Order: sequence, then C-alpha cells, then structure tokens
Amino acid sequence: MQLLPVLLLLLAPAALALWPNPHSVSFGSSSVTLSPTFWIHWASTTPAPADMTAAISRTMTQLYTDNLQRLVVGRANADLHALAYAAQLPMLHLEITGSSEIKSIMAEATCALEYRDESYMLSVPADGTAAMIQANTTLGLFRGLTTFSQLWYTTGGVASTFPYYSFFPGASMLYSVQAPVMIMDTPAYPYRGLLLDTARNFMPVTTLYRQLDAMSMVKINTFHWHITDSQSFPLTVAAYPELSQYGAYSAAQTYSLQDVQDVINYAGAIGIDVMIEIDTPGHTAAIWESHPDYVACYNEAPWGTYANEPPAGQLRFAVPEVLNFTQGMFASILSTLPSTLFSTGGDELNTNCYVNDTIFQHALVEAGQTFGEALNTFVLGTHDTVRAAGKTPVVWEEMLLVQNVSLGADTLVIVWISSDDALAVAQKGYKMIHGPSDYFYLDCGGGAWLGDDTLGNSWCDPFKTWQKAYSFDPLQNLTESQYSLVLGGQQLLWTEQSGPENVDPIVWPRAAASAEVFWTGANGPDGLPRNSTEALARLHDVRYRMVARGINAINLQPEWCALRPG
Ligand code: CP6
Repeated sequence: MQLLPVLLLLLAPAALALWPNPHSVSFGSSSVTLSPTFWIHWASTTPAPADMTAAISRTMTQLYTDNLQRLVVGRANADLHALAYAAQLPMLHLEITGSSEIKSIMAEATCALEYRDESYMLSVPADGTAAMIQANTTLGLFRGLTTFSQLWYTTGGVASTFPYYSFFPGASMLYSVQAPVMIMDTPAYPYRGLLLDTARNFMPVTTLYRQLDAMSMVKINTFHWHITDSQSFPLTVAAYPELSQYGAYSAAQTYSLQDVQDVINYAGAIGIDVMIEIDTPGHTAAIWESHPDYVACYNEAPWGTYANEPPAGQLRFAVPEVLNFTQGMFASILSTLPSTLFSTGGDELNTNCYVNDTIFQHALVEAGQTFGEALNTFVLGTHDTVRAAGKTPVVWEEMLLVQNVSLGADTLVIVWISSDDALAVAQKGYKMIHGPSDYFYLDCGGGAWLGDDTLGNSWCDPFKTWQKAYSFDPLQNLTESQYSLVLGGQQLLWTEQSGPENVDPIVWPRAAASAEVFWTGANGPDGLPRNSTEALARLHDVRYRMVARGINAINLQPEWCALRPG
C-alpha cells in the first residue's frame, strides 16, 4: 500500500527543484558538475545595468552557499565516483535577444503589465560546453538566473571550500543530474503577487526585504503593500506629514520617504513591482488622528455596528474638502512611485457609519446627491488623480459588485470575498486579480480575533493549506471569452495576528503555491494538470533553499524524510 506513492515518486519526471515549474522543460539523464572556475558571462556589448551585475554576483554566491542536498529521493543519488568523472560546466552566457534598448531589471519589472516580458530560454548541455540563458529583457534573464540556481545540488562536504575542492569522493561538488536541460519559459499570467499589511502590526523594512527575497525566489512579481488602515497610518506623506506623525503607532513605527524608496528599489532589483494601497474611503480611522474633520463615526460604539474591526471610522467622502484632501494625498504619494499600479482600496464600506453623521448628511444635501452618487464622485475623482499620474487604479471587488461604482474600463478589480465572485466581475467586463479568501488568505485559521464568535471560530476558518491554494483554478466558472480578463492573482496576509516575529513561518513556503499557479497555469511542463503530490517534492527543496537564504520557512516534513536514502 505504501509502495504506490514511492513508485510514483521514482517515476515522476522533473524531480529537480524547479519552482515554479517552467512552461516547457526537457531533461536528459547525464550528470554535470559545476566547474571550479565556473563563471557567468554577460554576453552583450552594452554594459550590464547595475542591478543585473548585482544579480549575477548574488547568483554566484547562492550557488556556493545554498548547500542544498538532494532531498526526498535521497543522498544516494549523488554518485560521487560518477560525478568525479562527469562533464564540468565552464560558464553560463547571458544573452539579450532582440534589438530593444537594454534596461535595468527594475525598469522592466515596473513597466505596465501588458509590456512585461519575463520570458527566457535556458540550456545546460551535458557535454561540458557553455550553458546559455537568452531573453529579450534583463528581467527575463533574471528569471532564467533564478531557474538556473535551482538546478544545482551539493554532494555535501564543506561547501565553503569551493572552488578549492578537489574531485575526490567525499569532497563537495555542485551537480545537476538531468543534463542536458532545455527550458523555454514564460509566465501564464502577468500579475503574481503577495499582499502584506503593515498597518495592523508594523513590519520594519528589513522584514520586508526578507519577504521580497522569498517572493523573488518563486518569481512573484508584485508586492501589494497594504500600507495603511484604521489601526495605524505608518506611511510618511510628503505633503501631509501629520498623517503619520499622529496616525502611526509611534515615530519608530513609520516608513520614511527614504524607507519607501529603499523598499521599491530593493524589490525592483530582484524583479518585483511594488503596488501601494491607500485604502479609502473605509479602513481610514487612523486619519482621524490628524484630520478629525474628515472622518465619520470615529471609534463609535458598539464598533461592530460601524466597522468590521475596531476602531470604526471612515472618510466623509461626500464632503468636497475630503475629496480634495484624498486627491492631494494620492498625488503626493503617486509622484514618488515607479509602478503603474496603485490601489485606492474600497473594501468593506459600512453604510451605518454615515446614517447619523450630520456633517456627511449635510454634504449630501448640499451636493444634491444620493449616497451612491456621492461615492461615485469620490471614487472616480480619486481615480482621476491616479490616471493623471500615469497609473492604473486598482480596487477591491465591492466597489464594483456592492457599491456599483461606474469604474473606468481600465480599472483592475481584486476578488477577495469568494472565488465565486470572479464570474460577476467578468460579466461586468472588468480585468481582475484573484485573491479569494476561500483559497488565498494566509491569516485564516490562525485563531479568532475580535468579531469572531465566543467559541473562537473565525469566519475565515479553516486554515488554508498550500495544497488548497495550489488547487485554485484561475479560470474556474469563466467562459472562454472571459479568460483574458484574468491578469493573475495573489495570496494575502492580513496582520491582525502577525508581525516581524512570525511573518516568515505564516507565509513561507505556503505563498509559493499561488506563485506556481499563476506562473505555470493549469498544466505543468509535461502538459499534465498540476498536482500537489508531484509538487510536494519540489516544494521541500524550495523550503530548504529558503532556509539557507535566511527565510524562516516552516517544515513540511520530518527531517528524517530528507535524510532517508532513495
Ligand atoms: N482588512 C482590510 C482586512 C480584510 C480586508 N480588508 C479582511 C477581511 C476578512 C478576512 C480577512 C481580512 N482585515 N482592509 C478584506 C479585503 Cl477573513
């Protein structure tokens, strides 16, 4: 009975630790080792952009410090004697194809989704001639480098002695077991994200860097930064410094203008675009701290009547100065952002908040507008500001499906309440990003919080395993003509119950699941549907490599399984 899974494991192709699985891949059955003088060669006559040069040297370091031994199928696969005589890979050429101007990885990673080119071809011959990555862009080359670094295992021994090892059994060697390797790769979807919330609990930039490192390892290309909310406003806004001065938990728990640029630059250099969200008009109680006139029902009791979480407080969006302020705030932030995407939020607006708010009701009368008309004016007004900065507005699904705001056709809609809602978004003809709570919420099942029942049940229980996220079908319920509306998707961590201490274990390696769903698409490289049994072996390797690179990713198995001989 237990033989079956073992047999399946031995028969499975593509056992190498590639994650996400490439679009197409072919392996041979020869081993190659990495030559002690292996180097990575920038093959273009135009000098490499600085972030590309950094990526090359980081890849060299990672090859020698990952120290990943072959797992699951066992150390026995490293036949030291055979490897001592295997062909040695002397170098890797990086070649830009096509004639477009060579730009930095960051420039390519932050360009509009429709121009994003992450495709590459990678070949590793079995005969000791050079390997090659070809791509139209530095971003494509960078994705290829990430894949290349996943091809190599060490035989053990002392990796730090590299490249001074000698080829005697027992010495450390980096090897790849399935040469020749031929990979043609391109993502199925242009948007592959991770949302992190830094408003419920603050996360220092060093914590964010670590998340970005892990994201880049699995080719996630967008950090959706939910930077403010009702509980705190940690973002420094140049034109309105009082927002964070009064709205942050403390002066230490703020992001300076420089911090934000540092995060954006760090992300861009490793192929990640930062999409900032300033959630409006709900989730804005923290704005009351600096602008009490702009916020209705602040901290009103019982909070459950006015908000999904304490403290209650939402923008008085019908008041003209509130729209002016929000536009001014957005413009100030937008002018510092390279991304073409900016989220104005729009989730969980609570209408009770405004019923007895005389200032809001007076503003409605003054404008001669209904609630819905005033909301339309506000949201479309803020979106005009986003477009004036050359960017595309992004909103949560309620703006479209609950509030019926007449969003511009360019607006991207994030589905979160239920995966079933994707169909309604598609029927209205809008482009969407999948982030449904029934598959992708990383905080669900992590324990109840305020607002959940007294037995400790949370409405978003149960815990969403990586297998659950992995089972998501981006095209489910949609008809073929609607497929092109799906731009991709993301897992999400809301941080009511997390912070720098536990963010790594809550997120990793689970968030690798959606990274593969949206890179690889419905089918794996062999044309067969993705399945989590095949994926598990590769995910173990992802986890070990993450730990080697300083990410506190959780175990998926007892260590015994990794040590067991094949
Ligand atoms: N905060 C904001 C949240 C949530 C959302 N928006 C949320 C809702 C339900 C669950 C988890 C998180 N905490 N701003 C929804 C998009 Cl179960």
